[in-house]
Amino acid sequence: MTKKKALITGITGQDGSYLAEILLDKGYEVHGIKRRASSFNTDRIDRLYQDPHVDNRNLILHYGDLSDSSNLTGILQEVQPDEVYNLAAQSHVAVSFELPEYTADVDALGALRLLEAIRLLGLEKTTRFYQASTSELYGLVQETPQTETTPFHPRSPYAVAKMYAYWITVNYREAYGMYACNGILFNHESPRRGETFVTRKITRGLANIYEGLDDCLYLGNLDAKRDWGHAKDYVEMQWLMLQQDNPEDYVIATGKQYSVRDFIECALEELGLGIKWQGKGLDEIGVLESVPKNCKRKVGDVIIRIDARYFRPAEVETLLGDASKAKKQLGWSPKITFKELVCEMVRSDLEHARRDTLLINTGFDVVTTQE
Ligand code: NDP
Ligand code: GDR
Repeated sequence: MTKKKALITGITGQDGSYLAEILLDKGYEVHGIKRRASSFNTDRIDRLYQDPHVDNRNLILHYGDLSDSSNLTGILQEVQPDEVYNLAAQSHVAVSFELPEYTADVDALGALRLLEAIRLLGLEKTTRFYQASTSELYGLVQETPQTETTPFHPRSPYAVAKMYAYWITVNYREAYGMYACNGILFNHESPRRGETFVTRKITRGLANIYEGLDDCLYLGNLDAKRDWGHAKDYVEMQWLMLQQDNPEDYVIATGKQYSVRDFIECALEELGLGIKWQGKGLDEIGVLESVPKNCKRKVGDVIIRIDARYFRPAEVETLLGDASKAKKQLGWSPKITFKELVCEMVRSDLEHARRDTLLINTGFDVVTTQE
C-alpha cells in the first residue's frame, strides 16, 4: 500500500513538531518546509531527523518560505501531497504591530499562495488543505463562549492577516470544491512553546529565578484571560479535520478560562513558592512570601514586575471557546488539564535551568535572556 503524503509548513514550530510526530506514527511520509536561517532552527524536530543519505525516509525537509510562490509551487509539484497543513506564520501578536506588512504577506498571502499553487497544479480535487486559524479572530468578543458562528473582530495586524487566510480558505472551498478547512484554535501551549509567549515566558522565567539564574520576571497585562489547552491534544484535531467526508471549520478549545495571573499562581504552586501581590497597575509587584529550602531566592525578594512595553496597542482581554461541534462531529475532547499543562511546562523549564546551573558551576558561560 502506498503511504499517504503530508506537507507541513511551519514544521519547525511548536505545532509542526507535534503534528510531524503523530503523522509519522500513523505511517505518513511527512514533508516539511523549513526556512533558511543563519543558525540551526530545527531543534524541535531534531529527534525525528533522518539522514538524507538513507533510502526510504519518512521525513523530508525542503527549504522554503511562505513569501515565495515559485518555491511553494515547486515543492507542491514535487511532493504531490494528499494533505497540506498550513501552520507557518509570523505567529506573535505583539510582534505583528511592529511587522504589520511582513505579517500580512506571510500570514494572509501565504495561505493564498498555497491554495493557488494547489489549484494551478490541478491538485484541487486530490489535495486536502488545513489552515491554522485562530481565536484571535474574535478579538473584541461579540459573545461568550465563542463558537464557529460568533462574529469576528480582529484586534491586531496578526489577527487581520489571519482573517484573510480564514476567508480565502472558505472561498477556495466554495469556489473550486476544494477540501479546505479552518481549525479555529484557541491558545495551546507545551514545553515546546516559543519562549516569548506569555505561558513559556512565565514557566521559564520562574524556573530561572528559582535556580538563581535571573532576578525578576517582567510582564504586561496580568488580567488577560485565555482558554489554554495542550498542543499535543490540538494537533490530533488538525489531522482529524482532514479525515472527514466533508470539509468544515471547527473551534478547538477546552471551554475553561484562566487569567495570566492564574497561570503565574499555578506555576508558583508547582515550584512551592508563595508570593503576595502589592501595588496596582504598572506599580504592581510580586514579592516572595515563602520559599522551599533548595530555592536560591529569599523571602522579600521582588520576583515579578510590570513593564509597560508588554502592553499591546489593542488588547484581546478575554477568550473562551466552545468546542461542542468538534466534540459532537469528530468525537474529540481535550485530555490534558490546565494544571497538568502548567506543571509539565514548569518541570521542563526547571530541568533546563538546572542544566544551565550545572554548566555555570563547571565554568561555562550561560546567558539567560528575557524578551
Ligand atoms: P510557532 O511560532 O511555534 O511556529 C511558526 C512556524 O512558522 C515556524 O516553523 C516558523 O519557522 C514558520 N514560519 C514563520 N514565518 C515563515 C515564513 N515566512 N515562511 C515559512 N515558514 C515560516 O507557531 P505555533 O506552532 O504555535 O502555531 C502554528 C500555527 O497555528 C501558526 O500559524 C499560528 O499562528 C497558529 N495558531 C497558534 C496557536 C497557538 O496557541 N499556538 C493558536 C491558534 C493558531 P521558524 O522556526 O524558522 O521560525
Ligand atoms: P496570544 O499569546 O497573544 O494570545 O497569541 P501570548 O502568550 O503572546 O499572550 C497572551 C496574553 O498574555 C498577555 N501578556 C503577555 N504576553 C506576552 N507575550 N508577553 C508578556 O510579557 C505578557 N504579559 C501579559 C498578552 O497581552 C495577552 O493578552 C497566541 C499566539 O500563539 C497566536 O499565534 C495564536 O493565534 C493565539 O495565541 C491564539
